[in-house]
Amino acid sequence: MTAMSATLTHLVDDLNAGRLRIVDLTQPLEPSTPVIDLPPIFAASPGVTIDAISRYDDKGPAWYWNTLRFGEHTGTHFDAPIHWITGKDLPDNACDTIPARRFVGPACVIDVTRDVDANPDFLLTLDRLEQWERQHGRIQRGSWVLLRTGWSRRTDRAAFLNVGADGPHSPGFDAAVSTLLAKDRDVLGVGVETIGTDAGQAGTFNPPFPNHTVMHGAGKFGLASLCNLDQLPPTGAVVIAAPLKIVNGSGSPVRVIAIV
Ligand code: 23J
Ligand code: MN
Repeated sequence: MTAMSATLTHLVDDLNAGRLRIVDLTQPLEPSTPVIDLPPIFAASPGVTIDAISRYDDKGPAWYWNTLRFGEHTGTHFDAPIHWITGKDLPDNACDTIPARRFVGPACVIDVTRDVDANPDFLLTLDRLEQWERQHGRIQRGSWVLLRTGWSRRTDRAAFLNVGADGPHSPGFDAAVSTLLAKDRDVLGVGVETIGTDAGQAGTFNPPFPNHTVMHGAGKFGLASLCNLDQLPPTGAVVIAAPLKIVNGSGSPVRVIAIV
């Protein structure tokens, strides 16, 4: 038998002893899972349907299994660079070609829950990001940057989508923050508790959906509909978010876990 590296031996020992924990950052995937509500001029993503192929019955006496139907961007999911027009010609930009190494990185958790409680349209600005870095250190290359907003406390579908007469209202990133994170900090991507990595009103911004535009144009990823970010420290956790290996896939539901 090949000897396990000291690092992996410690990882297993620490998990077994409870010195390290796994935190599940994933929402349940079920027919009630909300999907993004785009303006009706655009094609809509379907909801989730789950149909039994057989369930220990005449269609399969000893086995249970389901057929799944949903859009790639449903529930807790991964956005690949090919999802956006700005990332369409980049190398290794789809679910099947992104090197698996890039699914794993240290987490930087930026807590703006109080700001979002006061203003659901809150955008993370450069000021706030610099303040976070003064307190916790510079965001290192290859990090997942997770925006903790408390939005996952909105378990009611209407409150989660928060759609008004003028469209959805939910927090996100100022374009300058997305640019700094993508180009200067060279992060893996950003993760959010909301339905998408752009603010609810971002369709009205210039450019529209600036976080998608900037991140995916720089080959970076997105994670949407995360939960349990309140169980992570500001730094020190490692996040693993590996999408399904869909050929040419623009994204995929994903089980996101953190080692804390
Ligand atoms: C399509 C168009 C706009 C947006 C999105 C998808 C997402 O948020 C997504 O799931 O990537 S904002
Ligand atoms: Mn998406």
